[in-house]
Amino acid sequence: MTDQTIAADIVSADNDKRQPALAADYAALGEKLARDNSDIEAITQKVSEFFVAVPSWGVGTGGTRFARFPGFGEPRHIFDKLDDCAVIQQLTRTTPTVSLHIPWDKADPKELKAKADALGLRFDAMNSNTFSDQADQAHSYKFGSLSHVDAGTRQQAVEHNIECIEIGSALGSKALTVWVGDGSNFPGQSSFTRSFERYLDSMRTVYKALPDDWRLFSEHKMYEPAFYSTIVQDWGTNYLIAQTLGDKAFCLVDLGHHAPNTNIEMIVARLIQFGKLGGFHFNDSKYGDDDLDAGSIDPYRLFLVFNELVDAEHRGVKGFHPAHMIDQSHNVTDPIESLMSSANEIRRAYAQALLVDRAALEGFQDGNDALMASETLKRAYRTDVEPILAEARRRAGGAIDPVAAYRASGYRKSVAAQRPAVKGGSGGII
Ligand SMILES: [Mn+2]
Repeated sequence: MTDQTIAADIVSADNDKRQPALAADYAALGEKLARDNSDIEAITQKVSEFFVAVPSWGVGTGGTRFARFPGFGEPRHIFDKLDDCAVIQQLTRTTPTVSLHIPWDKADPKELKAKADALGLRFDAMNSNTFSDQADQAHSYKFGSLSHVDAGTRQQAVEHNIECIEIGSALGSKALTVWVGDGSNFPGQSSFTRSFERYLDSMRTVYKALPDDWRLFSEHKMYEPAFYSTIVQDWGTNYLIAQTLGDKAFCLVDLGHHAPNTNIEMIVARLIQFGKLGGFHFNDSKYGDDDLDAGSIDPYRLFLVFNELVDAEHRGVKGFHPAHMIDQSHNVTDPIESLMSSANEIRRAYAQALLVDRAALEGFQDGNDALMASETLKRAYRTDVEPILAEARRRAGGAIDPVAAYRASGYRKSVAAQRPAVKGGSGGII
C-alpha cells in the first residue's frame, strides 16, 4: 500500500483501543481449538491468504427496478471508485483486487494502471456489458446481444467482449466474465434452440480472442431482465457452454441467480467434480437476484458453499483455483461499509469451513450417521471465529473493527466535499 486513503494514525488509534480484548479473545479461542487438535495459527495464516475482489460498480449506490436514490459523496468515475476500493482494502486487507465493468469504467488503461498501482490495487476479472445500450452504438440490445437474430448486432456484442479482453490485458487482468440479459418475455417469442446456437457461435469467437493464460467465465441467471426464458438460465446450460467452448471456459456462480431454495452448494460440488467451477459472485438473497450483502440473509448457506471449497482444497483437486468476487448492490447502506462487511463474512465462512473435522465427517457419512455428520458441520459453523478474522486484519495492517475505524475517519464526509451530488441513474445491478 503506497497511498494511505485513510490516515494510518486513525486506524492505529482505533486498533489500540481494541487490541487488549482481541488478544484475550484470540488466546481463548486458540485454547479451545487446541483441545480439538486445531492450530489457530495455521487457520489465521490461511485466512490471511484468502482474498476476494471488490466490484467497481459496488461502491456506487445501486437502485431497484423503480428508482435509484443517490448516496452522499458517491464516486463520480472509476478513479473515485478505485479510491473507495482502496479504503475497503486498507481496512480489511481482504480485497486487493477490483473487478472492472466496461464501459462504465472505461478510461485510459495506463492511467487506470497508474492509479491502481499508487493505491496498491490490482485488477481481477473484466466484466462486459451487452445488456444495455450505449449512446454511440450502432445496434440496440433491446432484443438481445450475443444471441440476437441479427448478425450485425451479434458482431457488435462480440467485438465489445474482445475489447474488454484487450483493456484487461493492458491492466493485468486474467479473466473475462460474460453475463447477458438475452432472453424472451413471451412463449414463442424466440426459438430456444436457434437462439442458443447463435449464442454459442458468438461465444466461440470471443473465446478465440482469449490470451493463453486467460479464463472465460460465463454467468448463469434464472430470469431478469427477461421473464419467460433466459439464454443462460441455469448451471446446466452454463456447464454446456463451458464444455462446448474448451479448457479455458468455466462457470461462474452468482449466489443470487438461482430459484429460491436451490441447493447451491451442491451445484458448486458438481462443477468442482467436473473441473468447471470458474468462480463466484458473492452476495445474498431472499427471493431473487437481490444482491444483498454476503451472509446477511443465509450465512449457513455461505458456510456450506465454503465447506465444498475447503473440501476440494483438502482433497487437492487439480487446477482448483476459483475466482472470488463480490457482486452486490447497495440501496440503504454506505457501499464501503457493506463491502467491508461482506468481505469479512466471506472470510468468516472460509474460516468456519476450515474448522470442519473432515476425517470425522467422512466417517459419519460412510457410517450413515446422519445426525453426527450434520453436527460435525454445525460444530464448525457455531464457532465464533471473529478473533481469527480480526487478528488476520490487524497483522496485515488493517483494522480490528473496519466499520468503526471507517466511521472514525470521516472518509465519506471528506470525499463528499469533492464529489458533488450525482444526478440521474447509472447501472448497478447485474
Ligand atoms: Mn453477478
